[in-house]
Amino acid sequence: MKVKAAVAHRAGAPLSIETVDLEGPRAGEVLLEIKATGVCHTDAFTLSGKDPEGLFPTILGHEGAGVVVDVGPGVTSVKKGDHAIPLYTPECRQCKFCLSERTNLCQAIRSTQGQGLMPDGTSRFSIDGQKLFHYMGCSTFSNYTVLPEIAVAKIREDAPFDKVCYIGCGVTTGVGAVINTAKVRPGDNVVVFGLGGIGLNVIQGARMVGANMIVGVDLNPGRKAIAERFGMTHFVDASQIPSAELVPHIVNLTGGGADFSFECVGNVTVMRQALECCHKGWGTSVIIGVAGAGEEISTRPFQLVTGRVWKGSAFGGAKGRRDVPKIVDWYMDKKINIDDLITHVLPVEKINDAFDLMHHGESIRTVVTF
Ligand code: NAD
Ligand code: AHE
Ligand code: ZN
Repeated sequence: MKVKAAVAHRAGAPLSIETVDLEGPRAGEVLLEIKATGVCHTDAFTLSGKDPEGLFPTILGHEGAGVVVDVGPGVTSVKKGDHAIPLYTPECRQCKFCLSERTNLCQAIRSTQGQGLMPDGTSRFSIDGQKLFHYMGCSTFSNYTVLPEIAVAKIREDAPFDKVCYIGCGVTTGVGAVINTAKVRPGDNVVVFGLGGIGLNVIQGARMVGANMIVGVDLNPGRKAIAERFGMTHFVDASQIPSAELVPHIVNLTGGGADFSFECVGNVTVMRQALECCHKGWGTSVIIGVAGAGEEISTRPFQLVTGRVWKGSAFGGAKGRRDVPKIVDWYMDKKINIDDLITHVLPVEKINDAFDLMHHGESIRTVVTF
């Protein structure tokens, strides 16, 4: 079938809206009509050329929601007409990772997904016979996409696509990192570096679980007001503090350091600050931000010897088919706020504006509709 997609032909180039050929679903696959998709910083990261797994030409996008329009042979968990969210972290429920409660990192299709291909090693997208790569197993910057069944979370039908698409990455990543990865407890002091589409969801997750201090750190003072609305209790304007003084400032502010810190920027210097502002003896820092090819983190081992813990979180530690429908319920029950984080809604024809808004710090999340 012919579909409308924003194609990334090469790193650094603007996306171009084109008519693309999409093959129907094969065995174990689902054809989803994408109604809305968020634009995450990870899409910009891959488009920039810094992603070691970035492949071009491709159709980016991994934060979508839509309707099942067809299923391939053997698909049993969703049917035509179901509403669904694509999962870049699938849930096969059979691999060693899925069978462990310690991780959400299903490995059933990870290698082909990282090669921009469906599990059978081929692509469903092409233009004039030239193959396009899939992206993060989702490619939601297309009005139709094909997904493996294990990468489809069925959701309730009364949930608005242009809001719950954000649960496909940002909301689940931020709230899940607090609940599933860090397991923040009531009364804990939390420090969040980067108050964008992910960090603000960490803040609302920390408020949900009853954290005490919720300190937000950003270079953009324009983030203070919205972060306060989501639960931030103290703001640190990193643009006004010399880099070497930032960690002592936060340790002092929190009375000894954070019980939990979260890096939601993707900057290895910030990752070090986030670790070193943790409380001696027990403070845990969670890396959420994605850093470019060749970048490495460092700290003095003494930081870990003296009890700080460094860990990371992908998709908020959520097992997608199990947890995404629950997070949709939280939104519908008004336990979490998504609406106020979606600052811009654009038709797909203007998708490049979504990247500009992000780079200029003007948006929290832009949702693109088809
Ligand atoms: P964003 O652009 O919306 O927000 C980034 C924020 O960081 C902005 O507010 C910006 O002003 C702030 N910032 C930049 N430099 C800073 C610095 N030196 N100190 C403090 N703040 C700084 O991006 P986002 O969509 O929230 O994504 C954040 C990061 O999380 C990206 O690296 C993205 O790739 C990653 N991410 C990871 C996962 C995961 O599963 N691990 C999921 C989604 C996104
Ligand atoms: N491809 C990159 C890594 C990118 C990355 O870390 N992706 C996160 C999700 S970001 C969503 O916005 C993730 O889930 N990682 C786990 C995984 O298996 O990809 C690289 O460095 O190669
Ligand atoms: Zn994302």
